[in-house]
Amino acid sequence: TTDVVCLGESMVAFLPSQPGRLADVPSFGRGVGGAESNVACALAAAGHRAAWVGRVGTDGFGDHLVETITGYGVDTSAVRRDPARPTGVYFRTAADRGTGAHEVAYYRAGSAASAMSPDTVPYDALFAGRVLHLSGITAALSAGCLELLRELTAPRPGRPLVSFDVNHRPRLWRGADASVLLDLARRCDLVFVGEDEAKEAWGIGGAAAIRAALPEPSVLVVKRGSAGVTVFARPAEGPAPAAAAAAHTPADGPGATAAPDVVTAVPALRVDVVAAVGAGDAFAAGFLSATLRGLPVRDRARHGHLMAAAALTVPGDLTVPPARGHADRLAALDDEAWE
Ligand code: KDG
Repeated sequence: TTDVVCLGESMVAFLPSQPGRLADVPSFGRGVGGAESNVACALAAAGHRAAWVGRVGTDGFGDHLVETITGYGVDTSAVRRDPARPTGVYFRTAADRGTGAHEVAYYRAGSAASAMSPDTVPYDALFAGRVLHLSGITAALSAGCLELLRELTAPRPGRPLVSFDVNHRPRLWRGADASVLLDLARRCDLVFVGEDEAKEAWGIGGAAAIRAALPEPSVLVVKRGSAGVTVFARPAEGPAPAAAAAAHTPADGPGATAAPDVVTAVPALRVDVVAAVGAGDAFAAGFLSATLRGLPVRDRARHGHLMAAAALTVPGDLTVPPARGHADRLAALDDEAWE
């Protein structure tokens, strides 16, 4: 069986040959972007059976995405090709040395992926894994895509563990109300959210306030940038997780009274950041990988940080994660080495 199925839009990513404003960049190199397929690629590279479900055009860019993602060892057999719509692409600039900010130009409105909906995706493939990984990017793509996320996060008997990275992309929401991302997150079992994006999207500040607004997921990971993460986990998901993914407790739905959490703060590694894009995906992949292996919460977060560090130190969105044995040795170092 598949370990993790990831659903979302992938795009050809055009990365700048030189730093500077988008207006000045003379040429771009081709890479692969797409938060959810990034997660699938990192998981496959880390030795898990990962699948990506998406929709691309019948154009050469669609071929490139499917071939590259397959090359990472990801099962792409459920990807649909749309002869009527193009594959999405995007361009970005390098991070500004001072602020870390970069420009993004998306060309994805009306893309093949935006035509995903409850009627156009293969359900059997989506529910075939131990984990279904989704992100809030999909919610912003079209009404059909939002409807699809609503359906996939609805309670249903025997559903896989549903993992959700909030991934608020202000450029896609353009000021529209992103509170739907909170509603969706509350229906999932494992949620990743940045402290900054919770503030931006929902006006909620601080890890404890985020947990108060999002009590249902059995595991909530609040990412605090270079300060690390705070993980809120129900006791069953806490220090002794047994086979966490296999024997998870499904989210109990809005209004559920959550048992007291085990709260674990795990500092991040200090790295020289080359490009932050893709780091959140790598973190999710590391956390999911360790969850699938039944590792304790602290180690799940450490594996997340290790994969994120690998992604932070390359210019592209995707990178090969550290080998499992190596990552295990680093994750097992004592707290002092991690502070
Ligand atoms: O998380 C990285 C993604 O942002 C990038 O790969 C492109 O999926 C993408 C998006 O929609 O921004």
